Amino acid sequence: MEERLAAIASRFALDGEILDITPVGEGFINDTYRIRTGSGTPDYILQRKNGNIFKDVPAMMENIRKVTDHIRRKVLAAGGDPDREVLRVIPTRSGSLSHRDEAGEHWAATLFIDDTVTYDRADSPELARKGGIGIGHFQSQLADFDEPLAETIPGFHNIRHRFAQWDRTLARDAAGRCRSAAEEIGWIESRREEMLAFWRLVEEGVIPRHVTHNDTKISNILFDRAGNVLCVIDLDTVMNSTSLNDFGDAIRTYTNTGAEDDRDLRRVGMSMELFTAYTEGYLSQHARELSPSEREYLAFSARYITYEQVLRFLMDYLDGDTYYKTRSADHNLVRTRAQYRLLQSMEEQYDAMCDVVRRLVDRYATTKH
Ligand code: GN1
Ligand code: MG
Repeated sequence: MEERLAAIASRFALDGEILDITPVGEGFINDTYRIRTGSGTPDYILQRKNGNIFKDVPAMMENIRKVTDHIRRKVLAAGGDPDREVLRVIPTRSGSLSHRDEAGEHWAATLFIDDTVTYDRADSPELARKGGIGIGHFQSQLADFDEPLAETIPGFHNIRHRFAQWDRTLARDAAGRCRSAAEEIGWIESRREEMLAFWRLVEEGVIPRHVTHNDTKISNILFDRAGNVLCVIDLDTVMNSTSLNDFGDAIRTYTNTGAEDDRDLRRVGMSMELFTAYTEGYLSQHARELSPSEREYLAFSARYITYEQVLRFLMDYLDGDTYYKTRSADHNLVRTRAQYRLLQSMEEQYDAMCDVVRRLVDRYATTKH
C-alpha cells in the first residue's frame, strides 16, 4: 500500500485499521480507491477530486452533504437502509468534508457500499426499467429539496456557455487539429440553433430548475443483485439545472447498443426497446411531478445531452486532451464519432420516442401506481 495514500486515508474519521488501499472504477475525472479495513468495520471509498475541473471542492462537498442528508431523511422515513440507499460522506478527523494535502490536492471519503453491481449499458429491458425507476425515485426524493447549492462547474449543461467555450477552442486551435476535424465540427455547427432554442426555455423558466444529479450515466448507479437501483453515486455535479438532463444522460448510456467509445460504429445506436423500458420505469415514479413543458421535452433531452457530449469530447480533442482522461491520442475523437452516431440514431427514431413518452405520460400522470 502506498504510504502517501495511507497517510491521506488516516486523516479521515474511519473506523477500524486500514489494511489496504486499491484503485477502483474507470471515472474519467477523479482517481478513486477502496480502503479495506479489518473484519467488523466497513470499507471506504477515497477519492482524489480533480482540482483542474472542480475549482471549489469544499463547496462541492457541501452540496453533496446537503443532498445526501436530505435523501437520508427520506430513506429513514420510508424504513430503508440509510447506509446502503444513499452515499454517506465521511468527514476528516477535524470535521471537514474534504482534506487538502501538501500538494494542494483535495480528497474526500464516503462509506463503501458492499455487494453491488454496476453496468456500462443496460443488458436487458428489465434492467433499463429498474434504472428508470431508480432515477425517477431519486428525483422524487429531491422534489422538495430547497436549499441553495453552489454552481460547482459553471454552465455545466448550459449549451450557451458550452458554445462560448467552443468558439474560443476553435479560435485557439491549441492542438492544431481543427483542419482535420472539419467534418466533425460541422456536426456541431449544424445543430447550434435547435440546441439553443431548447436551452432558452430553461433560461426563460418555461422549463423549471431543480436540484439534479447531472451525471446519471448508468455506471454512476449502484444496483443490488436483484437488479434494483440501490443508490446513485458520483454526486460531484449535483447542482440546480433541469431534471431533464438526468433523464437524457441516462438514455444516452442505458440504451446505447455499443460502447461510449466504440470504434465500430455499426454497433452504436439507441435501442428503442431499452428507451421504452427506461422511460416506463422513470415515468411510473415521476410523471405526476413533471410540468407540461418537462413532459414535452423529455424525449428531446436525450438528443440535447448526447449532442452536448459530442461537443465536449470534440472540444477536448481540439484543445489537446486537457479535460478527460484518454487512453490513446485519438480517444476523444473516437468518443466524438461514437456519440455522434448515437445522436443520429436518436434523431432517426425521434418521432417514435415522442410517441412512447406521450403514451406513458397518459398512463402514469393520471393514475397513482
Ligand atoms: C464524466 O466522472 P464521470 O466519468 O462519471 C463527466 C460527465 C460525462 C462523462 C462521460 C464532471 O463523468 O459529464 O458525461 O464523463 N463528468 C464531469 O462519460 O465532467
Ligand atoms: Mg462516475
